[in-house]
Amino acid sequence: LVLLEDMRAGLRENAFFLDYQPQFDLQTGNIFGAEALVRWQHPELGLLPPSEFIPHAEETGLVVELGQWVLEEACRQNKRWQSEGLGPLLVGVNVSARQFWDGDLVGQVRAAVQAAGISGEYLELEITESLLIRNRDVAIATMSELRDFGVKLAIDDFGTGYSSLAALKHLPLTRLKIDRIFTGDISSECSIMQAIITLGKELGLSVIAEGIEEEAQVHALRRFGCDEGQGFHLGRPMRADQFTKCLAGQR
Ligand code: G
Ligand code: G
Ligand code: MN
Ligand code: NA
Repeated sequence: LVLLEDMRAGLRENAFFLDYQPQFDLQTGNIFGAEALVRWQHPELGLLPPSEFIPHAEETGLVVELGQWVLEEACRQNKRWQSEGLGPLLVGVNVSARQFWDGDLVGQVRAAVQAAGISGEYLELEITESLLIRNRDVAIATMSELRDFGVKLAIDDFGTGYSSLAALKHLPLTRLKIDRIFTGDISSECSIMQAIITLGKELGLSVIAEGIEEEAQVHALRRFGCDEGQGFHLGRPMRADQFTKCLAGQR
């Protein structure tokens, strides 16, 4: 059981850190981006994945503060990579509902980007469809403000939510991240994957397939015109210093 007090202490004592999962251009095989994934080195419980503390952070509201730290650290790390000549890289950060609705997300993003000294265009926020339904007009206004700042906006786990496809075109998005269930089913159920890729392109969005676990999926995705991919087969989430080595290796 993870307690709120523990999480507060963790934030104070720098016990959270970020892993980065590479995102690949499926044509060239190059890494162009990274998704930041938070972890917690708990003093007694050991290394905790987000599934063990994000829900509680969300319930208690601490996710707003944690989310601020994640944004700051992801931007700082991105700046480090740029300074080492390993960029420019697009770093994606997951945004929770509470962080979007109860915090000052625009202010958080502006502060993180400015403190790190990077341009907003190198930060991507991943939001889910379910987060948006609470108040679509207000959500669009917030997203537009973020876009004005140059920040990129992706729909995470795309295809699993409830928003209508027609409503998508009114959102100021830059990318769709296709949920890994569709990647997993690609050999048997390729029509949904093809439809999403086509839709994304029609809307002028980048499209990335998540959860690539086999080479055959890469081939199918290329055939369907999907240009970007992420998944265990291509690269697992890893520490920043290991990611640095991958970037240096492809230079
Ligand atoms: O790494 P893992 O598979 O355990 O991640 C599980 C979930 O945790 C994913 O849905 C992911 O989006 C979420 N997650 C990872 N890092 C963060 C973060 O920094 N903030 C939020 N809100 N969610 C995150
Ligand atoms: O919900 P979100 O897309 O943010 O979830 C990201 C999580 O998905 C990460 O925690 C990451 O560990 C996990 N993940 C990334 N690639 C794969 C994959 O190829 N297969 C599976 N099962 N999970 C993956
Ligand atoms: Mn994600
Ligand atoms: Na996802």
